[in-house]
Amino acid sequence: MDLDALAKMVLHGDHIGAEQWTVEALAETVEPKAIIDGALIPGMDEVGRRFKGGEYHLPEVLIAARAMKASLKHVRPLLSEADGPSIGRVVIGTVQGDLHDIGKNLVSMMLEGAGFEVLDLGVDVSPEAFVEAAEDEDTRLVCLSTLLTTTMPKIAETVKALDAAELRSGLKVMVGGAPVDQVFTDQIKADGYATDAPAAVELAKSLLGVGETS
Ligand code: B1M
Repeated sequence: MDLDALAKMVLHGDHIGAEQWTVEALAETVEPKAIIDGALIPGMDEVGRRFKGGEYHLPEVLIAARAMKASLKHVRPLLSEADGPSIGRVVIGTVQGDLHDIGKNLVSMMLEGAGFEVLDLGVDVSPEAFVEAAEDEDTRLVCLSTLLTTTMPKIAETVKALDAAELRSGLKVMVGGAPVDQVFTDQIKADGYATDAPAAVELAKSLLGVGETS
C-alpha cells in the first residue's frame, strides 16, 4: 500500500481515511513501523514545516494531529521490541492546580507522531507525580505545561523536585504554555522552552540530540 497516501491524509486532516487506510494496511501485513516511519512522521513533519512557514494555523495542526492519532491507535499496540526502541521516552503533564489540557494534548500528540514514546500524566499533576514518572530510567525528557500565571510557580517547584531527586543529569526538562517565556525558563533553570507544538517537537529532538528537522 502507498504510504504516501497516508502521509497526505494526515497532512490534510482526513482522520476517517487515515484510520481506514491503517486498518486495511495492517490486514495486508504492512509493518507497523513502516506506517510510522514512512507516513505518520513525514506527514506530521510536513505539518510542522507548513505551520512554521505560516501556511498552516492551529486548526489545521489540530485536525492533522487527530488524523495521525486515528492511525497511531491501531499501530501502537502492534509495535514490538523487534521494532527497536522509540527515539526517547517523554513524560508530559499540566502542572498542579491547572486543568487546561488542549495545548498540552497537542504537544503530546505531535511528540508521538514524531516517534517519541509519550507518557501523558494528564492535568493537575503534582511535582511528586512528575518525579515518580521521571524515575523510570528510560525517561529522557520531562515536559511541563501551564496556561495560568498562578501555576507558573508549580513549574519551578517541579524542576526543583527533579533536582532534589537528582534526576536532572539523566534527563532534560522542557516547559511551555502561554504565560511561559525564555526569561522564566532561564530563571528556573529548565533546559528549554517552546512556544507551540511543532516547536516543542523540534526542541525535544534537539535537546535529546536525535536529529534536526529542516
Ligand atoms: Co482558561 N484561562 N481558565 N479555561 N482558558 C485562559 C488560559 C485565560 C488566558 C483566559 C483569559 O482570562 N483571557 C486565563 C488565564 C489568565 C492567566 O493566568 N494569565 C484562564 C483562566 C483564568 C481560567 C480559570 C481560572 C477561569 C475561572 O475558573 N475563573 C479556569 C482555571 C481552571 C484551572 O485550570 N484550575 C479556567 C478554565 C478553563 C476551561 C476549563 C473552561 C477551558 C480549558 C479546557 C481544557 O483545556 N480542557 C479554558 C480555556 C479553553 C481557556 C482558553 C480560552 C483557551 C486555552 C486553549 O486551549 N488554547 C484560554 C484563553 C486563550 O488562550 N485565548 C484560557 C488553545 C491551545 C492549543 O493553546 O494551550 O496555549 P495553548 O497551547 C499551545 C502553546 O501554549 C504551547 O503549544 C500549544 C499548542 O501550540 N504549549 C506548549 C502548551 N503547553 C506546552 C508545553 C510545552 C511546549 C509548548 O512543552 C512542555
